[in-house]
Amino acid sequence: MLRLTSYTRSVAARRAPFAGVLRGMASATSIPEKQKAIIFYENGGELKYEDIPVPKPKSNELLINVKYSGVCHTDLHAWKGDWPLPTKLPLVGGHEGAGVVVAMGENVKGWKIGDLAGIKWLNGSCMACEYCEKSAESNCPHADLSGYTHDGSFQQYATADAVQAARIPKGTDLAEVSPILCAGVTVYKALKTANLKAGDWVAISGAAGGLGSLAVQYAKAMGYRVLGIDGGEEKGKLAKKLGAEKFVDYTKHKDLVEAVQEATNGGPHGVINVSVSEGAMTASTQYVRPTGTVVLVGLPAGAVIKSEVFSHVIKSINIRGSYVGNRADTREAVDFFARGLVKSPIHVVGLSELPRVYDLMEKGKILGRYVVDTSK
Ligand code: 8ID
Ligand code: ZN
Ligand code: ZN
Repeated sequence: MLRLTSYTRSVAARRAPFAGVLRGMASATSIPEKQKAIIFYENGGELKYEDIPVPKPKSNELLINVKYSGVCHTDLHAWKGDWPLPTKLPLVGGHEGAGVVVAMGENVKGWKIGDLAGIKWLNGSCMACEYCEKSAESNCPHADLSGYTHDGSFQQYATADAVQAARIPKGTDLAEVSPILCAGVTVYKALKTANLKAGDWVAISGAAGGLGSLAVQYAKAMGYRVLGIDGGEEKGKLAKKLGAEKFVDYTKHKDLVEAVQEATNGGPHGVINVSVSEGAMTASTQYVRPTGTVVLVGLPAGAVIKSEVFSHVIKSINIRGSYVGNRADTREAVDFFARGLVKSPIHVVGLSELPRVYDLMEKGKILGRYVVDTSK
């Protein structure tokens, strides 16, 4: 049964202790040899719900018993093979995994068995290059990516570099925190990248999707005025419920640029592009306010955007890319959630139902975020 999870789940469900495992030693009684996973052997091929071996953590890694994982549109891109960077094959996708540390390699520092931990898109990075040195670890040329180059969170046990794994406060609802681990971190960082101040207008293009529904809330919590853009009445209702002051339905306006500029009294100071639409991104370069910032986040296959040079110069606009976030962004984004400033509008289904979730996502029928329960 689908449901928009209420925020009143039992304390028992929030806490998922997993005790009795020795450091670096997978105890045979508590950690099984095999586990359930969704795995594919070729891009676009069958998504198989299979029993596969539980991975062994390397010396620098945690083994996390994943309880819940959010389903990001990136997982769909990865399965389809949409991007120029090849995925590992076979692959277990997923990069919004929330769970419990059950084992760890001998070089891990600062973690205990039973801690709550998150699997992020950036599973690990080299920590030695110029980008890692400057806290831009996601831009590391050696980045290892969960659910892309490293088996991710659509399995019951997954490994993560202990340095990059997200720290989740004790007592946190693991289903609800899971979308924060990619969607939340990404939109929070994108909002920082837009360089706005309190009272500025920000347009969230793709406002009712997984990233967008969190972007609306982070933006509001950061003191900005939010215009949501998405398609359809239901999406408008959700964006407004989450805090958008205004909503523009792109399917209903012949002149989107005019509609957005009118709603924001001359154009938004910032735009967070989280739709999977090249056209929507190009339009944002036209409706953004003079001196404003367009932030590119969504990654439609093969997309290229054009910005008309004359107005780009005369309006002195900025176009910036933003790619997940670093460890500090993660800590801060989780903190907004922990303080109740941001809530995850989630639908929880079994892991085995992932193919149906991809189908809904492909058709643009998802409101908020689907989260899979790895026990089903
Ligand atoms: O670090 C990054 N840059 C990063 C991190 C995570 C995800 C980038 N992403 C990328 C994903 O790979 C994907 O391309 O962000 C994109 C959005 O991910 P998502 O939020 O997980 O997707 P979704 O839940 O399907 O939401 C997309 C929303 O866009 C709307 C849809 O209706 C949906 O609500 N949308 C579309 I498609 N076309 C639109 C348009 N023309 C539109 N909204 C406004 N205008
Ligand atoms: Zn993601
Ligand atoms: Zn590096």
